Amino acid sequence: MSATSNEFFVGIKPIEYNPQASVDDLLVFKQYNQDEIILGKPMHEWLRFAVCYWHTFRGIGADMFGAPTFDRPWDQSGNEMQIAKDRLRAAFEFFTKLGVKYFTFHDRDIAPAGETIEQTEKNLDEIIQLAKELQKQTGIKCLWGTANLFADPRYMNGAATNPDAHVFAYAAAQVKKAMEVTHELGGENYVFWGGREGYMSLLNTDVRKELDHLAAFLRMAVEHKKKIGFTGQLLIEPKPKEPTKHQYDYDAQTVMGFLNYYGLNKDFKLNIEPNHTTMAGHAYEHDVEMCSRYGMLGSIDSNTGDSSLGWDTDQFPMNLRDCAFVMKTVIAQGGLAPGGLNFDCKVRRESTNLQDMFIAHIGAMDCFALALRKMARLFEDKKYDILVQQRYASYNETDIGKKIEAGTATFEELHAFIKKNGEPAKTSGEQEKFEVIFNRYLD
Ligand code: XLS
Ligand code: NI
Ligand code: NI
Repeated sequence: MSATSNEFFVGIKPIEYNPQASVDDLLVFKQYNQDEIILGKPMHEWLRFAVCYWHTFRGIGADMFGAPTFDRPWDQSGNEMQIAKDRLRAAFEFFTKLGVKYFTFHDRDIAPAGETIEQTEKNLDEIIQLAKELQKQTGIKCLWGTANLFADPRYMNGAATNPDAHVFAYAAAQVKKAMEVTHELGGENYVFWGGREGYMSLLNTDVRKELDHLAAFLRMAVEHKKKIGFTGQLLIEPKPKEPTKHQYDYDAQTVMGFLNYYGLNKDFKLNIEPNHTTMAGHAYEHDVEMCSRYGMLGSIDSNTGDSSLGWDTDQFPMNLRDCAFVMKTVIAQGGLAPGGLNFDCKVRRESTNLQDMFIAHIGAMDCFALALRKMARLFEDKKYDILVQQRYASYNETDIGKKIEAGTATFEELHAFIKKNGEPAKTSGEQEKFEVIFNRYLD
């Protein structure tokens, strides 16, 4: 903090749009022009960016082998609650200067835990009051809140899937409060990420019991949501592993199957993090597309991994091709609201300048804005959709195809059809043609 003001990011002015800026002018948007209308809506409505509190304001640059490398000006006062308040002020200065309209948080990022649940909740309430004031002053909104059910040792064997009902109850008490404070901040969604809802060994685990318990837990959350009048969307964030060997919310299709089985599919949507999708062995865009096609894509933790590493590196998405794939799906479903693009990303441990926090977010926002522009062209042209539709034309244009889609065809009928019509034609899948055309839209 400078001696004369309450400013933490001294010397950094609000980031502006300037498409003419030179390549080395990094504190400027070259693509993200928040009010520019694209396909009938301002860019900020298509993109709904959020800064995440945990990485960006609680990240300290430590890894499994090394000590913290970051030296943040808001972490200096020595008193835990004072630090939490300074940090919150720094965060709102950051959101405002960057020009994002949303933030996301865990209960434990924003306020320190106390010795007892009463003290923990008191700390949280005090910080939430300050957050409310800062929201009022700045107009910044809360995209979603969540509870940290993975860091405290009490959750080492899981939270809602813990073999001990006492731990299950603790997790419920924590989520109850986290939902209430998210509601108080006007949160538009509430996220469940089950970092320890999984197993380390099948030998000591009753998987069916644990999944039944997880469903019971989520049902209670739905009930509590109604009880407190919270109208935000509940979201589940899939991840295949890490920290557990196997996480039950493995990927989008697994989560949708689980929700359907337990009758929870009307109450939840998914928050997809592409770095988790790639850890599950899928293409970057796979889960985003999978759940969107079932009307279940609620929000995106827009980050990326590193293909040569394979764990959750939570990097800023800087790859135009990846962002374009995501925006292609987001445009096709008409937007993400009330969800958004949350930067669940951290600057590298070696990126120790305060400026790096801005550069990282600006770069990712510009990448998504450029992807939006490119994919808006692809969407408007319709050529791509027509090419895909043509591959399935037999289902619209032939009697047999129409009957299959209507669910009225039988095996006998199809058998008779083949006897009469013989071998189908060998039709090219034309993958390379689709790839070339996609690349031309990225030009
Ligand atoms: C971890 C998750 C986590 C959730 C919120 O891998 O991405 O950060 O988004 O608990
Ligand atoms: Ni995430
Ligand atoms: Ni993650």
